[in-house]
Amino acid sequence: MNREGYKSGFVSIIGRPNVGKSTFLNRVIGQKIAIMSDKPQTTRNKIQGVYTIDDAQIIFIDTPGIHKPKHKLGDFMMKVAQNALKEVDLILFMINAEEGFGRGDAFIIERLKEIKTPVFLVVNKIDQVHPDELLPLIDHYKSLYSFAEIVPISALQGNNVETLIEQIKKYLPEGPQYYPPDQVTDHPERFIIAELVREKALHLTREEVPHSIAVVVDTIERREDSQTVYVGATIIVERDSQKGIIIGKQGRMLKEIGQRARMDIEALLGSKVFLELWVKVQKDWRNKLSQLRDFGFRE
Ligand code: GDP
Ligand code: MG
Ligand code: K
Repeated sequence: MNREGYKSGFVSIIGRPNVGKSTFLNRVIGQKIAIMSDKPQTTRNKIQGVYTIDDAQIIFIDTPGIHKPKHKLGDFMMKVAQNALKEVDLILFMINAEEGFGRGDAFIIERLKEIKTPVFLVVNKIDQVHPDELLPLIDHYKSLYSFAEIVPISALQGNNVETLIEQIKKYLPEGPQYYPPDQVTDHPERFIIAELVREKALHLTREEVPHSIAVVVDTIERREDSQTVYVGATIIVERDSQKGIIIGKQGRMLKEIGQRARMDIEALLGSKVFLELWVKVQKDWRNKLSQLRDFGFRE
């Protein structure tokens, strides 16, 4: 479909971990497709949320956090993020009004200076600060980079989110409706399911199993004789000790992870789900780039 005056384009959301990128995306798209977490770096792949209205279609990309790389996975994430920035029509650089300026932001601003894409400064979590604190903060960012627009919002409470959408529309080129209106994501269910399992495992094990887990969905199969979908997935950890934590005493932890993930997957697929989980140790997987691709990482 290609209507005259119709606007469409790609918008990348960047910012330090926990500034509220996923919360914003989930609010706009209205469905749980990007995973929210109080742990940094939950979002590691690009997730496209498609927002369609009468006169525009905005395709959001929830990029992995841009930050100083600490190991190979960091390098890889950086590359993914930087490529994403060059290809999009607009970048939303989200900051946390409550935390203020940080070194991570300085690093991101340096990257933004290397590309031509217009950038909005989105000041999130304004529900957490007094308006008097907002202006000096914004002035500081303005002194470092020439932002196309500056929009304060609360992604959590929804304040000013509609204004932001209106501003985004102004910066989109005329273009086709890339996706049908009822499609909110172009990622296969496989990836979303893997993220749901990973989210539960991270939440339930707290700090004991840091970011060193990956989830691979091996099977998604609708059983013809019933309304049930069979899902088989493997949780990959780096050390035997982590495997023990994930499985838990008499398998209790794994059971809990499975039960919680199953409920979300059922909501996602709209049918009953039989979820089977395995745990596998694969040492040092984060430093093996070739394997990253097997785990669903894309360049
Ligand atoms: P991301 O790492 O940038 O994707 O951040 P998340 O979307 O996962 O959010 C991190 C945390 O900040 C979560 O606990 C959110 O509930 C919280 N959060 C996000 N937006 C807001 C906001 O506008 N106000 C407040 N008070 N909290 C927020
Ligand atoms: Mg996120
Ligand atoms: K996060």
